Amino acid sequence: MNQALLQTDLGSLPLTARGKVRDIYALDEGRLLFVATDRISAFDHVLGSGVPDKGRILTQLSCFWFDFLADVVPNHLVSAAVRDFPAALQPYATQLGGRSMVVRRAEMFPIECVVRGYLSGSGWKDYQKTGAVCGIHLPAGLRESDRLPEPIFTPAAKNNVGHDENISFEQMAATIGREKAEELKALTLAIYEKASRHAASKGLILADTKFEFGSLGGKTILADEVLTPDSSRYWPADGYRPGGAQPSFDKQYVRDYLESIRWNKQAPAPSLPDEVVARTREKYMEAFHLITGRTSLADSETP
Ligand code: Q0N
Repeated sequence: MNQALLQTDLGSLPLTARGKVRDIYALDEGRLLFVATDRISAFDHVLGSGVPDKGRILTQLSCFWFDFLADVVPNHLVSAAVRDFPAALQPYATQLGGRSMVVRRAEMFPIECVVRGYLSGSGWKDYQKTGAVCGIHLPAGLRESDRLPEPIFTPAAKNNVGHDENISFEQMAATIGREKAEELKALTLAIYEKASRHAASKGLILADTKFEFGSLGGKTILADEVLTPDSSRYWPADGYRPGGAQPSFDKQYVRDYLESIRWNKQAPAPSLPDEVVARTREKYMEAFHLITGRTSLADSETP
């Protein structure tokens, strides 16, 4: 097995942002470089161990979905093949291969576009308190993880620190304008419709997911990563049991381990035993295989 890549180092290339998992570099006025590392987070902390190939798996899943959804919405991807990257990046081909995307720089909308087909996570919490999610009233008597009568659009405002905050559609419209809000909502629901149908045909429930959109030359494009296990809840359809939380497809071994050692969920986050890392890697590969039909990752230079 490869070693996990925890940190990127691209010499003097300016780092624009470092997320929990992805590092973003500025290439020029029009382009950014997204590099997905093998970092993994749980309970809101990046853990001490990485999962080898996780960054490659998530990048290649995003690329699969961008292509699958291209008839619904244009996207920010320029290329994920290192040989097409600018000459200044060629010395880093080994580090970047299979895990990187050059993307078009867009004006990002400050909204997480969340869609939920099932009642889980913060949606379930809101529903228990108020009977509604983001101001959308739902039938009484729903259980945790129940399928919703129809998918709902539940936007969140991006908070600089801490968590995104669920907002109403009216608040979103006040932030970016009603016309744009309507457009992002319709795109989000259309993408969910097509993607969840594909997932279902592979035995996976796409419980919920979130998208980020940007504006480029007056056109709306799908940005960020799409429909990865880091941005989505996937559940195996055969083990689906509403009435409680569903096990996480990808991170359950990690969560179980962290609970077993009774970590207090404060920094510093622990490292993971080799066996937990290996099993988790297999779950990411399994998700990749189910969704794309491919049994191995693309050649590391050319996803
Ligand atoms: C952009 N984010 C937040 C790392 C990624 N196409 C784009 N153009 C300009 N800016 C961005 C994009 C995109 N996508 C988006 N930062 C910059 C996404 N983060 C979340 C945390 O991980």
